[in-house]
Amino acid sequence: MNTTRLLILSGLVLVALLLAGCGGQAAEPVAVAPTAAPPTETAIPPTATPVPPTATPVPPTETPEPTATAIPIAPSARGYVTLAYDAESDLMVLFGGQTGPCCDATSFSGKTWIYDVTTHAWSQRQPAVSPSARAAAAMAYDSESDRVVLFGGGNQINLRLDDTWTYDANTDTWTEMAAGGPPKHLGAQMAYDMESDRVILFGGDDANFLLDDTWAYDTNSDTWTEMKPAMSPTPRNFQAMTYDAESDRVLVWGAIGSELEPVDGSVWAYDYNSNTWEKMPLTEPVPGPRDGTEMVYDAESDRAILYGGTPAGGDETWAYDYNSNTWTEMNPAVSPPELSDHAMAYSDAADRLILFGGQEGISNYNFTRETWNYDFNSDTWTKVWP
Ligand SMILES: [Ca+2]
Ligand SMILES: [Ca+2]
Ligand SMILES: [Ca+2]
Ligand SMILES: [Ca+2]
Repeated sequence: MNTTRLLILSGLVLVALLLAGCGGQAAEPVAVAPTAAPPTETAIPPTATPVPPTATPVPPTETPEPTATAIPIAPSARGYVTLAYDAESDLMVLFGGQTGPCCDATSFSGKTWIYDVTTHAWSQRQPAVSPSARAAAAMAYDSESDRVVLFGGGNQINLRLDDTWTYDANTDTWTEMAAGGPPKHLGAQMAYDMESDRVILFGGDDANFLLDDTWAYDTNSDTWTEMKPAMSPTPRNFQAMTYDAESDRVLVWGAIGSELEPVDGSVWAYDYNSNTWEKMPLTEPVPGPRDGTEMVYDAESDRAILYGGTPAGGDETWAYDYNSNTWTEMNPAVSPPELSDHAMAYSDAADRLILFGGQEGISNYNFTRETWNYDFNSDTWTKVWP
C-alpha cells in the first residue's frame, strides 16, 4: 500500500467520525438505534411501583368476619332468673340466676343485665355494689318509686337469703335496704300492687317447709309488713304470680304443694286493700298441673299470660281473665321450647311479653339463653335473640 492511498483512507475515516459527532446526518442511523432501547426499559419499573398499593384492596373481601362481632351479646344460659320491667326507663332489668349444675359456686350469677325492648339489645350493667350471686330471688318493679325491688333467693351452698335490695336503672345503683323483713325465702314470688303502691310477696320455702305467708313492702318507707290474712292459698313455691291492674288483684296459680303433689288448679286472688285472698271457682278448661311456670299480666289486653312449666305443659300458652274467671289455651304457630324456671315480664310501651332463659325439658340443668316476645293480640311468639 502506498502513502497516498493511506492518506485518502484516513481522510474518509476522519470525515465519518466528524459526521457521527455532529449527528445531524442520517448517514449513520445504525449507531443511534441500540442506545435508544435501554432508556425505555428503565422507564417501566417506576410505573410498576404504584401497583402494590392497589393490591391492598383485596383483604376487604374478608369483611364478613367483622360482622360476627355485630351479633348482640346476651346473658349466658340460665334458669331461676328474675326479670322486671322498669316502665320509666323502658328497660327490662334482669338479675342473677343459675347457670350450671347445683351447687357449684360458678353456677350462680350476681350480674345485672338490661334489655331494650325496642332494639332487642342486651347489655351488662356494672354497678359498684350488687346483691350477692343467687338464684330464685323474687323481683318486682315499684313504678311509683321507680325502683326494682329484689328479695331473698338461694346461693351455691343452698343457703336461703332474706335481704332486700332496690335498683335504680337510671343511675345503675343497687341499694341494700333495711334488715328485719320476711325470713329466708327461696322461690317466693312478688308482684307490685300499683293502686296501693305495695310490693306483695307470697310463698317460697325456708329449706324445711313450703310457706304460705303474705308480706307487703313499701319502698318509700323501706318497711315490710306481714299481712296475716284470715285465709291463704296452700303453701307452695315457684308458683305463677302477677298483678291484674284493671282488677286491682294479685293472682296466684299452680306449683307443687307440701305433699309433693300439684296444688289445686284454682286461681287465688289477693286484694291488699281488704287483706283478703279469694279462691276462684275451678272452671274448665284449666292448665294441667305444673311447677316452675311463669305468669305475667298484659295490661293492654287485661289478661294474665302463662307460659311453660314442668313436668308437662312446658310449651303451652294460656291466658287468664280474672273478670270472667276464664282460662283460654292459646294456639300460636310457633312457641319457645318446653321451658320451666324461665323469666317473664311485660312491657307496657311495647305491649309485649318478654321471655328469657329457663330450663329446657325435664329439669337437668339444660339451660337456654333465648329471648322471645309474645303478642297476645295476634297470639304470636317471636324469637328475638339470637
Ligand atoms: Ca313506692
Ligand atoms: Ca290495691
Ligand atoms: Ca282484670
Ligand atoms: Ca295486648
